[in-house]
Amino acid sequence: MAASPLPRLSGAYDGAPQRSGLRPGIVHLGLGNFHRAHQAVYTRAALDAAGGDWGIVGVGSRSASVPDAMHAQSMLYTVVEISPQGESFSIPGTHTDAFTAAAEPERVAATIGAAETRIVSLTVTENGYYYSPRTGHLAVDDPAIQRDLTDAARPTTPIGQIVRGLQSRARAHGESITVLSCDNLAENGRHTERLVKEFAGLLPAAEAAETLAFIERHVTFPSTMVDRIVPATTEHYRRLVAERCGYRDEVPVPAEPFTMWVLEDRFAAGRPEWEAGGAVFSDEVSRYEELKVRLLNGTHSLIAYLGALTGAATIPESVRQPQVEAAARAVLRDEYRPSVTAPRGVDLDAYEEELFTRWRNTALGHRTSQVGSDGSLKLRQRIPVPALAALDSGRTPHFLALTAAAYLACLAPLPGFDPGPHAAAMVDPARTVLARQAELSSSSAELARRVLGEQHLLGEELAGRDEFIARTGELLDVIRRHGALAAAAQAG
Ligand code: CS2
Repeated sequence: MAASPLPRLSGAYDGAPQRSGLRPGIVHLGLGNFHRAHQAVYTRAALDAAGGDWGIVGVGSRSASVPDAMHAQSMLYTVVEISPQGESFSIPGTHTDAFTAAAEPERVAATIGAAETRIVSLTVTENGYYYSPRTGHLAVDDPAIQRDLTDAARPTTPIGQIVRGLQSRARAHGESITVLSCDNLAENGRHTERLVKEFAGLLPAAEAAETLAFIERHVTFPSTMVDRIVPATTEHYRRLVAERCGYRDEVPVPAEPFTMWVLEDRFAAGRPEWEAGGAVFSDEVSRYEELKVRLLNGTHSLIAYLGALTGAATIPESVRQPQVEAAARAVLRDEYRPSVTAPRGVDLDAYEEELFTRWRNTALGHRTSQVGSDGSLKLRQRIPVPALAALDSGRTPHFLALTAAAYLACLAPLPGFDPGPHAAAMVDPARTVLARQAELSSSSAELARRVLGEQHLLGEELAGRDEFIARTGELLDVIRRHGALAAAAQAG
């Protein structure tokens, strides 16, 4: 931002919350926008409503921009709630410290190991768990995991950092702790527990035994369902904050008004009264997660890929195209919905309508390239279970196949097909492998066979379902020849 006469956001600002009594009870891995507009906001609401001294130490992975800016702003930043009716601004002010793992690798495990830390939470995206989407197990051959297994002092993967932190607790004081995954993964608590234990089990025998015994006795891994659409920060939001709040904030976070957090109440060493801040503690978290990961995230993926292929930069631009909305409704209602059981008190028709209202929030500017990124990991969470359920009951899930086809059109374009700039902007760890498969394929059918059948992009079970693979290939061919809107119209 150009030099501005405005003062920088600081604790002296009138609207800044009181932070002096906070203690660092939570260490959070993944200091991205989502955490800062979700858990941090719930924590502030809980502190305001019910008191307590829970503060958060935010750990970024590589980039120092957010921690540095927070330090320059008394650890504060602004959440900008964006709706078509206007904006509102708030300052959660729940962080007591922030740093970057890449710059201070030894500090991560030490902070998790500190006796006053009672929760280590994570929003590291699907990609941050270092697991094989094929098997669901730890990616033991990944060089980063191998390095973390040998270099105890400077772990770089979140799972390595957590295990090293737990080891330090076991040795130094033996205090219990909760590991809280807040990522969009089915059964995220169970998933994290499995990976943590697998990593611990690969340590030298005596260390492994000691660590696993500590985990059994002193660590819990509740599952959670998190929900709030949080786009990337742009210059627009910095300017808006400057104009409306009268201070400079380098790292404001835009977010939609809707927010939801459902958690299992299995905390080994206490927790903030998040329910007083609007969170829901429930014994039906896995139902909420399935609902969210399929109806919201799964449909979101289809809207993102069809949107990118039709030149739509944002989700609202995409979903306002009638063929895209019709395809989104079809996949949600006919293919995702039969695979979920509504949690008590949730009305699925109302849930669906609310999703479309949220996706139409034009003011938010949520980009198709952001939702379309990391599809090789995200789609594995979203498509296989409902697709297999449909196939097993004799139905072809045409719109799930369309989701896979639109993804391939974006990430593995066959020679002569240009998916456009929004697809090119999608980041995906499988991009190189997919590009290679596209080079080797002489038809859409062959590409679908290679990626889904041989590479198991959507898991082993779907890899054996020829009907699904053939339908994906057909729809990919329609996209290539007649465009994404034609494929959306013809899919059903
Ligand atoms: C989106 C999610 O990027 C994606 O895949 O579907 O980030 C979505 O916006 C959030 O999960 C909403 O809670």
